[in-house]
Amino acid sequence: MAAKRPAKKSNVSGEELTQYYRDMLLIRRFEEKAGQLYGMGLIGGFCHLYIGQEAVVVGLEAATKEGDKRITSYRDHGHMLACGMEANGVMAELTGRIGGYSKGKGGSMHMFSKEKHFYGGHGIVGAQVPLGAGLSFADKYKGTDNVTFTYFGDGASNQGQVYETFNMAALWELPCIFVIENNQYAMGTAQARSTSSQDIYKRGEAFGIPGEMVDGMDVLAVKDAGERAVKHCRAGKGPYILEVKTYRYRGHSMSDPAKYRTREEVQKMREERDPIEHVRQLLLTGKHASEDDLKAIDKDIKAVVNASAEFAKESPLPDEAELWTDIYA
Ligand SMILES: Cc1ncc(C[n+]2csc(CCOP(=O)(O)OP(=O)(O)O)c2C)c(N)n1
Ligand SMILES: [Mg+2]
Repeated sequence: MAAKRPAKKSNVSGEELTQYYRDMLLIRRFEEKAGQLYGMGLIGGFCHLYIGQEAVVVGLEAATKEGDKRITSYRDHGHMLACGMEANGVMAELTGRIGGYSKGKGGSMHMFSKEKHFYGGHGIVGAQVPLGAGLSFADKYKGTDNVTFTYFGDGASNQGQVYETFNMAALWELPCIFVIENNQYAMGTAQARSTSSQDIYKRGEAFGIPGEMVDGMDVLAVKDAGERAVKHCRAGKGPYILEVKTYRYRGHSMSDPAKYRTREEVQKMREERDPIEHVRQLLLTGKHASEDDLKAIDKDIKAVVNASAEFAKESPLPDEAELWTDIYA
């Protein structure tokens, strides 16, 4: 499948491009495997796949440094893999096993890693937005120059708590990057049907928060925008908004009748705008990699993903006594 978009020249090295390719491909293959395990009944409950949106997290992670934090919604597997969490621990959590990041008690939407500064995984739409501002408040209070990436969707951007958070974040000049992953649908509702203004990045204007729209199918454009946002926040200038235009290829969750868009629409995006194919073309035309090199990468990644599925299947279910651990009451 050839990308119809012409490959743009970029200043990034072949090594960096190869890394982005690997990172995006890991997410895609992991999600494909998760979809299969779901179909086999090994994953229960809800499962929201990230396929199509890979360039968003991979581009933004390329702009981070140690100590930066991230928090997101239920569509979270890609964020975890992109910040360096282990595929084994994520897959085992999806299957509800003891080897998972939440010992099999959180599932797809509720995983955390203090070590990687990943603060979930939140099932309530928009709930992570004030929490993200809280994380960035902690950094400001402690006097670090770390920032927090607070991810949410186009649908979540219509929630009241988002604007309460914008107000406080601007008032206290918090180092919070609000990343609106605009995949054009909230469950089954197209953005045009739910959202009064299509330019969500402008919604910080009333609070004095700068915002920009970013091509979320181009990992290099995302990385550049991420670097601008990070620079602003680390300099103590307060929050920043990135509206990243992206697209999800699969259903909202694994149970989605998909009546709200045509197959042709999805097919067109896959063929013309695929973020992984875009980097593949950059690697090949820039002579940074051969077809054989890319095949070898694909093979490595499939091995990591298959191993994570084996790990997940072999890891035991949590003991019943675990019902009484990790709770407040
Ligand atoms: C407070 C709340 N209302 C409704 C839901 C049901 N719900 C889950 S996801 C979703 C749509 C959110 O869309 P968007 O923010 O665009 O994120 P996306 O799923 O596209 O990543 C809704 C309405 C929920 N989980 N929480
Ligand atoms: Mg959406």
